[in-house]
Amino acid sequence: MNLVTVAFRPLLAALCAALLAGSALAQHAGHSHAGSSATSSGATSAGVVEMSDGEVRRVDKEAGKLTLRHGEIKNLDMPPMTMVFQVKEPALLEKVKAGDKVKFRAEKVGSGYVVTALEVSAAR
Ligand SMILES: [Cu+2]
Repeated sequence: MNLVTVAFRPLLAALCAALLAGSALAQHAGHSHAGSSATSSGATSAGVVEMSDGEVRRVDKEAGKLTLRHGEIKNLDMPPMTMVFQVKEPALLEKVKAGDKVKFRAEKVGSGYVVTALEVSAAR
């Protein structure tokens, strides 16, 4: 019996050390995970508005309309096409001209689509 205890003592010590190291690692991992998840949730809750890509085909300031050849508009579930948008504010049309590549935000209002935000990503 005595012999067995002596033989197992180093093994137990090693096992104990491994457990301690393991729990220390787990604690560290848990801590860093909590930190990173807090950071990522902070980034997503910043409320980033999703913009769509487009190219200006025509600007009609009198009618307050904008013809865009646009890429996929995810928030409207719309495939790429060329179409006419109303603009929320006439001032948005002052920023662009035909040929400009733009990033824009469109919303469905009633039966039409309205550009609520617009910025030039590459002027012609
Ligand atoms: Cu469209």
